[in-house]
Amino acid sequence: MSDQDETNGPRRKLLHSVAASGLTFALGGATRAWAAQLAALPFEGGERDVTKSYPQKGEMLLLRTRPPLLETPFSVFDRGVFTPNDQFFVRWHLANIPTIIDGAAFRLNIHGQVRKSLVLSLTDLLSKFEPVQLAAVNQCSGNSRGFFDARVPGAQWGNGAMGNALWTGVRLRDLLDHAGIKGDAVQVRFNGLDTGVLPATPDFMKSLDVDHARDGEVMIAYAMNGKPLPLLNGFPLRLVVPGWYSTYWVKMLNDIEVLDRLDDNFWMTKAYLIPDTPYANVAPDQTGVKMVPINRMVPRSFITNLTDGQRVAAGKPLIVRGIAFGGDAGVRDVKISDSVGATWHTARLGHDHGKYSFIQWETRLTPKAGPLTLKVKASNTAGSVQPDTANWNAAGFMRNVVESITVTAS
Ligand SMILES: Nc1nc2c(c(=O)[nH]1)N[C@H]1C(S)=C(S)[C@@H](COP(=O)(O)O)O[C@H]1N2
Ligand SMILES: [Mo]
Repeated sequence: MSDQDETNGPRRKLLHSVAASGLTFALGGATRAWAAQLAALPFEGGERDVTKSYPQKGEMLLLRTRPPLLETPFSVFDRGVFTPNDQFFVRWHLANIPTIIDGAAFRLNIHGQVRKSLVLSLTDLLSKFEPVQLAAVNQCSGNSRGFFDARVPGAQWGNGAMGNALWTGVRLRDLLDHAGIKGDAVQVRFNGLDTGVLPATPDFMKSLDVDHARDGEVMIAYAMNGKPLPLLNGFPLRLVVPGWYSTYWVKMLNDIEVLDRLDDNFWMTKAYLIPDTPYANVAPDQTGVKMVPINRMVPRSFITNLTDGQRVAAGKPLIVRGIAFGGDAGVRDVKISDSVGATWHTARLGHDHGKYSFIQWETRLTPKAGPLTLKVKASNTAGSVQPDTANWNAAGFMRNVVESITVTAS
Protein backbone atom coordinates (compact mmCIF):
# COMPACT_ATOMS: atom_id res chain seq x y z
CA MET A 1 0.00 0.00 0.00
CA SER A 2 1.44 3.39 -0.98
CA ASP A 3 1.76 6.38 1.33
CA GLN A 4 -0.75 8.17 -0.88
CA ASP A 5 -3.39 5.57 -0.23
CA GLU A 6 -6.36 7.31 1.29
CA THR A 7 -6.78 4.63 3.93
CA ASN A 8 -3.25 5.15 5.18
CA GLY A 9 -4.11 7.93 7.64
CA PRO A 10 -6.82 6.00 9.47
CA ARG A 11 -4.67 2.91 9.27
CA ARG A 12 -1.72 4.62 10.89
CA LYS A 13 -4.04 5.81 13.63
CA LEU A 14 -5.34 2.30 14.07
CA LEU A 15 -1.81 0.92 14.12
CA HIS A 16 -1.13 3.36 16.86
CA SER A 17 -4.13 2.39 18.91
CA VAL A 18 -3.71 -1.37 18.44
CA ALA A 19 0.02 -1.70 18.79
CA ALA A 20 1.16 1.38 20.68
CA SER A 21 3.69 0.67 23.35
CA GLY A 22 2.22 0.23 26.78
CA LEU A 23 -1.35 0.07 25.54
CA THR A 24 -3.26 -2.30 27.74
CA PHE A 25 -6.84 -3.23 28.30
CA ALA A 26 -7.66 -4.05 31.86
CA LEU A 27 -10.45 -6.43 32.77
CA GLY A 28 -10.71 -5.30 36.36
CA GLY A 29 -13.88 -5.73 38.33
CA ALA A 30 -15.55 -7.83 35.66
CA THR A 31 -17.39 -9.86 38.22
CA ARG A 32 -18.47 -6.86 40.29
CA ALA A 33 -22.09 -6.47 41.20
CA TRP A 34 -24.27 -5.54 38.29
CA ALA A 35 -27.43 -3.50 38.03
CA ALA A 36 -30.20 -5.76 39.19
CA GLN A 37 -32.67 -5.28 36.38
CA LEU A 38 -34.43 -8.26 34.94
CA ALA A 39 -34.88 -8.94 31.26
CA ALA A 40 -37.16 -11.90 30.73
CA LEU A 41 -36.84 -14.13 27.72
CA PRO A 42 -39.88 -16.21 26.93
CA PHE A 43 -38.61 -19.58 28.10
CA GLU A 44 -38.34 -21.19 31.48
CA GLY A 45 -35.36 -19.74 33.33
CA GLY A 46 -35.30 -16.92 30.80
CA GLU A 47 -35.01 -14.12 33.35
CA ARG A 48 -31.52 -12.64 33.32
CA ASP A 49 -29.85 -9.60 34.76
CA VAL A 50 -28.91 -6.59 32.70
CA THR A 51 -25.29 -5.69 33.37
CA LYS A 52 -23.14 -2.68 32.60
CA SER A 53 -20.14 -3.86 34.67
CA TYR A 54 -17.93 -5.41 32.00
CA PRO A 55 -15.01 -3.40 30.63
CA GLN A 56 -15.60 -1.82 27.21
CA LYS A 57 -19.19 -3.07 27.28
CA GLY A 58 -22.44 -1.17 27.59
CA GLU A 59 -25.75 -2.72 28.58
CA MET A 60 -25.68 -6.49 28.11
CA LEU A 61 -27.75 -9.47 29.26
CA LEU A 62 -25.79 -11.52 31.77
CA LEU A 63 -25.95 -15.30 31.31
CA ARG A 64 -22.81 -16.20 33.29
CA THR A 65 -20.12 -14.16 35.01
CA ARG A 66 -17.05 -16.38 34.66
CA PRO A 67 -16.07 -17.18 32.05
CA PRO A 68 -18.39 -14.45 30.79
CA LEU A 69 -21.42 -15.07 28.61
CA LEU A 70 -23.01 -11.75 27.65
CA GLU A 71 -25.91 -11.47 25.22
CA THR A 72 -26.78 -8.48 23.03
CA PRO A 73 -30.17 -6.98 23.99
CA PHE A 74 -32.33 -7.63 20.94
CA SER A 75 -33.42 -4.00 20.50
CA VAL A 76 -29.82 -3.21 19.46
CA PHE A 77 -30.42 -5.01 16.16
CA ASP A 78 -33.09 -2.48 15.17
CA ARG A 79 -30.63 0.41 15.36
CA GLY A 80 -28.51 -0.48 12.36
CA VAL A 81 -26.86 -3.18 10.37
CA PHE A 82 -23.58 -3.10 12.36
CA THR A 83 -23.60 -4.21 15.98
CA PRO A 84 -21.72 -1.73 18.17
CA ASN A 85 -18.56 -3.09 19.79
CA ASP A 86 -19.77 -2.18 23.27
CA GLN A 87 -22.90 -4.28 22.85
CA PHE A 88 -21.45 -7.15 20.81
CA PHE A 89 -22.10 -10.52 22.51
CA VAL A 90 -19.36 -12.28 24.46
CA ARG A 91 -18.71 -15.99 24.81
CA TRP A 92 -15.71 -17.75 26.41
CA HIS A 93 -15.26 -21.41 27.32
CA LEU A 94 -12.32 -21.22 29.70
CA ALA A 95 -11.95 -19.03 32.77
CA ASN A 96 -8.27 -18.03 32.59
CA ILE A 97 -8.61 -15.06 30.27
CA PRO A 98 -5.78 -12.51 30.38
CA THR A 99 -7.05 -9.28 31.91
CA ILE A 100 -4.21 -7.19 30.54
CA ILE A 101 -2.55 -7.52 27.16
CA ASP A 102 0.45 -5.40 26.23
CA GLY A 103 0.07 -4.64 22.52
CA ALA A 104 3.79 -3.92 22.19
CA ALA A 105 4.89 -7.24 23.70
CA PHE A 106 2.26 -9.40 21.98
CA ARG A 107 3.50 -11.92 19.38
CA LEU A 108 1.68 -14.18 16.90
CA ASN A 109 3.50 -17.48 16.25
CA ILE A 110 3.14 -19.48 13.04
CA HIS A 111 4.81 -22.87 13.05
CA GLY A 112 4.43 -26.58 12.26
CA GLN A 113 4.48 -27.79 8.66
CA VAL A 114 5.96 -24.58 7.26
CA ARG A 115 9.29 -23.84 5.63
CA LYS A 116 9.92 -20.84 7.89
CA SER A 117 8.35 -20.31 11.34
CA LEU A 118 7.17 -16.74 11.94
CA VAL A 119 7.00 -14.65 15.11
CA LEU A 120 5.07 -11.48 14.27
CA SER A 121 4.47 -8.36 16.33
CA LEU A 122 1.31 -6.31 15.83
CA THR A 123 3.42 -3.72 14.05
CA ASP A 124 4.65 -6.43 11.65
CA LEU A 125 1.07 -7.49 10.92
CA LEU A 126 -0.14 -3.95 10.34
CA SER A 127 2.79 -2.80 8.27
CA LYS A 128 4.00 -5.83 6.26
CA PHE A 129 0.72 -7.34 5.03
CA GLU A 130 -2.01 -5.87 2.87
CA PRO A 131 -5.03 -4.82 4.95
CA VAL A 132 -8.44 -6.20 4.00
CA GLN A 133 -11.96 -5.35 5.18
CA LEU A 134 -15.10 -7.43 5.26
CA ALA A 135 -18.54 -7.15 6.85
CA ALA A 136 -19.45 -10.49 8.42
CA VAL A 137 -21.86 -11.95 10.94
CA ASN A 138 -20.32 -13.65 13.97
CA GLN A 139 -22.94 -16.07 15.32
CA CYS A 140 -22.57 -18.63 18.09
CA SER A 141 -23.55 -22.16 17.06
CA GLY A 142 -25.90 -22.17 20.05
CA ASN A 143 -27.59 -18.84 19.33
CA SER A 144 -31.32 -19.16 20.24
CA ARG A 145 -30.71 -22.44 22.14
CA GLY A 146 -33.10 -21.26 24.87
CA PHE A 147 -35.99 -21.65 22.42
CA PHE A 148 -35.29 -25.35 21.78
CA ASP A 149 -38.31 -27.57 22.44
CA ALA A 150 -37.48 -30.25 23.77
CA ARG A 151 -35.11 -28.21 25.93
CA VAL A 152 -31.37 -28.95 25.69
CA PRO A 153 -28.50 -28.20 28.10
CA GLY A 154 -25.96 -25.45 27.37
CA ALA A 155 -26.00 -21.65 27.51
CA GLN A 156 -29.66 -20.64 27.27
CA TRP A 157 -29.15 -17.91 24.70
CA GLY A 158 -32.05 -15.90 23.32
CA ASN A 159 -31.50 -14.55 19.80
CA GLY A 160 -28.69 -12.17 20.77
CA ALA A 161 -25.63 -14.45 20.52
CA MET A 162 -24.87 -12.93 17.14
CA GLY A 163 -23.54 -9.67 15.76
CA ASN A 164 -22.40 -8.08 12.53
CA ALA A 165 -19.19 -6.06 12.27
CA LEU A 166 -16.88 -4.56 9.70
CA TRP A 167 -13.66 -6.49 10.31
CA THR A 168 -10.24 -5.16 9.33
CA GLY A 169 -7.17 -7.36 9.26
CA VAL A 170 -4.87 -9.38 7.06
CA ARG A 171 -5.56 -12.44 4.95
CA LEU A 172 -4.62 -15.67 6.67
CA ARG A 173 -3.45 -16.85 3.24
CA ASP A 174 -0.86 -14.07 3.05
CA LEU A 175 0.65 -15.13 6.40
CA LEU A 176 0.62 -18.82 5.51
CA ASP A 177 2.20 -18.16 2.12
CA HIS A 178 4.84 -16.02 3.79
CA ALA A 179 5.68 -18.93 6.09
CA GLY A 180 5.45 -21.39 3.16
CA ILE A 181 3.11 -24.34 3.76
CA LYS A 182 4.73 -27.74 3.21
CA GLY A 183 3.18 -30.30 0.85
CA ASP A 184 2.06 -32.64 3.64
CA ALA A 185 -0.05 -29.99 5.43
CA VAL A 186 -3.66 -31.07 6.16
CA GLN A 187 -5.17 -28.63 8.65
CA VAL A 188 -4.30 -25.33 10.28
CA ARG A 189 -4.93 -25.04 14.04
CA PHE A 190 -5.69 -21.81 15.91
CA ASN A 191 -5.10 -21.22 19.62
CA GLY A 192 -5.64 -18.14 21.80
CA LEU A 193 -4.22 -16.89 25.09
CA ASP A 194 -7.07 -18.23 27.27
CA THR A 195 -6.56 -21.45 29.24
CA GLY A 196 -8.55 -23.65 31.60
CA VAL A 197 -8.34 -23.37 35.36
CA LEU A 198 -7.39 -27.06 35.70
CA PRO A 199 -4.51 -28.57 33.75
CA ALA A 200 -6.82 -31.40 32.63
CA THR A 201 -9.17 -28.99 30.82
CA PRO A 202 -8.51 -29.21 27.08
CA ASP A 203 -7.14 -25.92 25.72
CA PHE A 204 -9.62 -24.24 23.34
CA MET A 205 -8.28 -24.76 19.80
CA LYS A 206 -10.03 -24.97 16.43
CA SER A 207 -8.80 -26.05 13.00
CA LEU A 208 -9.65 -25.44 9.36
CA ASP A 209 -8.66 -27.50 6.32
CA VAL A 210 -5.66 -26.02 4.52
CA ASP A 211 -7.69 -25.06 1.43
CA HIS A 212 -10.24 -23.23 3.58
CA ALA A 213 -7.49 -21.48 5.54
CA ARG A 214 -5.98 -20.36 2.22
CA ASP A 215 -9.25 -19.26 0.55
CA GLY A 216 -8.30 -15.57 0.76
CA GLU A 217 -11.41 -14.70 2.82
CA VAL A 218 -10.41 -16.11 6.21
CA MET A 219 -8.89 -13.17 8.02
CA ILE A 220 -6.88 -12.32 11.10
CA ALA A 221 -8.71 -9.24 12.33
CA TYR A 222 -7.16 -6.49 14.43
CA ALA A 223 -10.11 -4.12 14.22
CA MET A 224 -13.85 -4.31 14.52
CA ASN A 225 -16.04 -1.46 13.24
CA GLY A 226 -12.88 0.65 12.84
CA LYS A 227 -11.62 0.24 16.41
CA PRO A 228 -9.32 -2.22 18.17
CA LEU A 229 -11.20 -5.34 19.29
CA PRO A 230 -12.66 -5.07 22.79
CA LEU A 231 -10.65 -7.31 25.14
CA LEU A 232 -13.65 -9.61 25.61
CA ASN A 233 -14.05 -9.96 21.83
CA GLY A 234 -10.44 -11.09 21.45
CA PHE A 235 -8.02 -8.16 21.65
CA PRO A 236 -5.60 -7.88 19.94
CA LEU A 237 -6.28 -10.47 17.18
CA ARG A 238 -9.04 -12.88 16.25
CA LEU A 239 -9.74 -15.20 13.40
CA VAL A 240 -12.69 -14.25 11.15
CA VAL A 241 -14.14 -17.19 9.21
CA PRO A 242 -16.83 -15.61 7.02
CA GLY A 243 -20.00 -17.68 6.72
CA TRP A 244 -18.96 -20.20 9.42
CA TYR A 245 -20.16 -20.39 13.02
CA SER A 246 -18.11 -18.37 15.46
CA THR A 247 -16.68 -21.35 17.32
CA TYR A 248 -13.96 -21.13 14.62
CA TRP A 249 -13.40 -17.40 15.16
CA VAL A 250 -10.60 -17.93 17.73
CA LYS A 251 -10.05 -14.88 19.95
CA MET A 252 -6.80 -13.52 21.44
CA LEU A 253 -5.19 -15.56 18.67
CA ASN A 254 -1.47 -15.99 19.35
CA ASP A 255 -0.64 -19.39 17.87
CA ILE A 256 -1.16 -20.91 14.42
CA GLU A 257 0.10 -24.43 13.83
CA VAL A 258 0.08 -26.13 10.45
CA LEU A 259 -0.67 -29.84 11.00
CA ASP A 260 0.23 -32.83 8.82
CA ARG A 261 -2.93 -34.63 10.01
CA LEU A 262 -6.57 -33.98 10.93
CA ASP A 263 -6.71 -32.19 14.26
CA ASP A 264 -7.91 -34.70 16.89
CA ASN A 265 -8.13 -32.24 19.80
CA PHE A 266 -11.24 -32.27 22.03
CA TRP A 267 -12.81 -29.13 20.53
CA MET A 268 -12.70 -30.62 17.01
CA THR A 269 -13.61 -34.25 17.65
CA LYS A 270 -15.80 -34.23 20.80
CA ALA A 271 -17.38 -30.77 20.96
CA TYR A 272 -19.21 -28.79 18.28
CA LEU A 273 -20.41 -31.84 16.36
CA ILE A 274 -23.72 -31.76 14.46
CA PRO A 275 -25.82 -34.49 12.86
CA ASP A 276 -24.87 -34.72 9.18
CA THR A 277 -28.47 -33.95 8.08
CA PRO A 278 -30.11 -30.86 6.50
CA TYR A 279 -30.19 -28.04 9.12
CA ALA A 280 -28.56 -30.54 11.53
CA ASN A 281 -32.14 -31.65 12.23
CA VAL A 282 -32.94 -34.92 14.00
CA ALA A 283 -35.81 -36.23 16.12
CA PRO A 284 -35.09 -36.16 19.89
CA ASP A 285 -35.18 -39.99 20.06
CA GLN A 286 -33.19 -40.61 16.86
CA THR A 287 -29.96 -42.62 17.23
CA GLY A 288 -27.12 -43.77 14.99
CA VAL A 289 -26.79 -40.48 13.10
CA LYS A 290 -23.38 -39.63 11.61
CA MET A 291 -21.85 -36.62 13.41
CA VAL A 292 -19.55 -34.05 11.73
CA PRO A 293 -17.85 -30.82 12.92
CA ILE A 294 -20.22 -27.84 12.70
CA ASN A 295 -19.40 -25.67 9.70
CA ARG A 296 -21.40 -23.30 7.43
CA MET A 297 -24.13 -21.03 8.74
CA VAL A 298 -27.69 -21.16 7.41
CA PRO A 299 -29.98 -18.20 6.61
CA ARG A 300 -31.94 -16.37 9.30
CA SER A 301 -34.20 -13.33 9.52
CA PHE A 302 -35.78 -11.38 12.35
CA ILE A 303 -38.34 -8.64 12.89
CA THR A 304 -36.57 -5.96 14.94
CA ASN A 305 -39.06 -3.07 15.34
CA LEU A 306 -42.01 -4.98 16.80
CA THR A 307 -42.17 -7.49 19.63
CA ASP A 308 -44.54 -10.33 20.37
CA GLY A 309 -47.67 -9.11 22.13
CA GLN A 310 -47.22 -5.46 21.13
CA ARG A 311 -50.28 -3.28 20.36
CA VAL A 312 -50.38 -1.51 16.99
CA ALA A 313 -52.91 0.84 15.37
CA ALA A 314 -55.59 -0.80 13.20
CA GLY A 315 -56.36 0.71 9.80
CA LYS A 316 -53.14 2.69 9.59
CA PRO A 317 -49.98 1.87 7.62
CA LEU A 318 -47.50 -0.07 9.77
CA ILE A 319 -43.82 -0.36 8.97
CA VAL A 320 -42.38 -3.79 9.68
CA ARG A 321 -38.60 -4.05 9.47
CA GLY A 322 -35.74 -6.23 10.51
CA ILE A 323 -32.48 -7.88 9.60
CA ALA A 324 -31.54 -10.99 7.67
CA PHE A 325 -28.37 -12.85 6.80
CA GLY A 326 -27.72 -15.62 4.34
CA GLY A 327 -25.21 -17.72 6.29
CA ASP A 328 -22.40 -18.75 3.93
CA ALA A 329 -24.07 -17.13 0.89
CA GLY A 330 -25.77 -13.79 0.28
CA VAL A 331 -29.45 -13.12 1.02
CA ARG A 332 -31.54 -13.85 -2.08
CA ASP A 333 -34.85 -12.62 -0.67
CA VAL A 334 -36.78 -11.98 2.52
CA LYS A 335 -40.49 -12.84 2.53
CA ILE A 336 -43.16 -11.66 4.96
CA SER A 337 -46.46 -13.26 5.80
CA ASP A 338 -49.37 -11.59 7.63
CA SER A 339 -51.63 -14.61 7.07
CA VAL A 340 -50.04 -17.22 9.39
CA GLY A 341 -47.93 -18.38 6.47
CA ALA A 342 -50.74 -18.81 3.89
CA THR A 343 -49.37 -16.08 1.59
CA TRP A 344 -45.98 -14.39 1.42
CA HIS A 345 -44.73 -11.19 -0.15
CA THR A 346 -41.22 -9.98 -0.75
CA ALA A 347 -39.71 -7.29 1.49
CA ARG A 348 -37.61 -4.41 0.22
CA LEU A 349 -33.93 -4.91 1.02
CA GLY A 350 -31.64 -2.15 2.30
CA HIS A 351 -28.03 -1.42 1.38
CA ASP A 352 -25.95 -4.49 0.56
CA HIS A 353 -22.79 -4.65 2.69
CA GLY A 354 -21.69 -7.93 1.15
CA LYS A 355 -22.82 -11.51 1.30
CA TYR A 356 -21.66 -12.27 4.85
CA SER A 357 -23.29 -9.17 6.43
CA PHE A 358 -26.65 -8.50 8.01
CA ILE A 359 -28.94 -6.76 5.55
CA GLN A 360 -31.92 -4.68 6.60
CA TRP A 361 -35.37 -5.30 5.13
CA GLU A 362 -38.62 -3.39 5.37
CA THR A 363 -42.25 -3.70 4.37
CA ARG A 364 -45.51 -1.84 5.01
CA LEU A 365 -48.94 -3.22 5.70
CA THR A 366 -52.24 -1.95 7.07
CA PRO A 367 -53.49 -4.20 9.88
CA LYS A 368 -57.18 -4.93 10.41
CA ALA A 369 -58.42 -4.88 14.01
CA GLY A 370 -57.54 -8.08 15.89
CA PRO A 371 -54.53 -10.33 16.31
CA LEU A 372 -51.96 -10.24 13.52
CA THR A 373 -49.31 -12.94 13.14
CA LEU A 374 -46.21 -11.86 11.25
CA LYS A 375 -43.68 -14.34 9.91
CA VAL A 376 -40.36 -13.64 8.18
CA LYS A 377 -38.42 -16.07 6.02
CA ALA A 378 -35.05 -15.57 4.28
CA SER A 379 -33.44 -17.61 1.56
CA ASN A 380 -29.86 -17.40 0.33
CA THR A 381 -28.32 -17.39 -3.13
CA ALA A 382 -27.21 -21.01 -2.66
CA GLY A 383 -30.88 -22.03 -2.42
CA SER A 384 -31.08 -22.60 1.34
CA VAL A 385 -34.41 -21.44 2.87
CA GLN A 386 -35.39 -21.10 6.53
CA PRO A 387 -37.52 -24.09 7.61
CA ASP A 388 -41.17 -23.55 8.65
CA THR A 389 -40.81 -25.92 11.61
CA ALA A 390 -37.95 -25.76 14.08
CA ASN A 391 -34.84 -27.84 13.45
CA TRP A 392 -33.67 -29.76 16.54
CA ASN A 393 -30.49 -31.48 17.77
CA ALA A 394 -29.21 -32.45 21.21
CA ALA A 395 -26.51 -29.74 21.33
CA GLY A 396 -28.95 -26.93 20.53
CA PHE A 397 -27.05 -25.78 17.44
CA MET A 398 -28.06 -24.03 14.22
CA ARG A 399 -31.63 -22.99 15.05
CA ASN A 400 -32.99 -21.13 12.03
CA VAL A 401 -36.74 -21.69 11.98
CA VAL A 402 -38.95 -18.99 10.42
CA GLU A 403 -39.55 -16.44 13.19
CA SER A 404 -43.10 -15.54 14.12
CA ILE A 405 -44.63 -12.85 16.33
CA THR A 406 -48.24 -11.92 17.04
CA VAL A 407 -49.25 -8.30 17.61
CA THR A 408 -52.72 -6.95 18.32
CA ALA A 409 -54.20 -4.19 16.17
CA SER A 410 -56.85 -1.97 17.75
N1 LIG B 1 -9.84 -18.03 22.42
C1 LIG B 1 -11.14 -18.31 22.30
N2 LIG B 1 -11.78 -17.98 21.17
C2 LIG B 1 -13.09 -18.24 21.04
C3 LIG B 1 -13.82 -18.89 22.06
C4 LIG B 1 -13.13 -19.23 23.25
O1 LIG B 1 -13.68 -19.80 24.20
N3 LIG B 1 -11.78 -18.92 23.35
N4 LIG B 1 -15.16 -19.18 21.87
C5 LIG B 1 -15.66 -19.22 20.49
C6 LIG B 1 -17.11 -19.19 20.43
S1 LIG B 1 -17.91 -20.66 20.72
C7 LIG B 1 -17.82 -18.07 20.13
S2 LIG B 1 -19.52 -18.09 20.05
C8 LIG B 1 -17.13 -16.81 19.79
C9 LIG B 1 -17.73 -15.62 20.49
O2 LIG B 1 -17.15 -14.45 19.99
P1 LIG B 1 -17.40 -13.08 20.74
O3 LIG B 1 -17.20 -13.30 22.21
O4 LIG B 1 -16.47 -12.09 20.17
O5 LIG B 1 -18.82 -12.68 20.45
O6 LIG B 1 -15.75 -16.86 20.10
C10 LIG B 1 -15.11 -18.05 19.68
N5 LIG B 1 -13.70 -17.89 19.87
MO1 LIG C 1 -20.19 -20.33 20.37
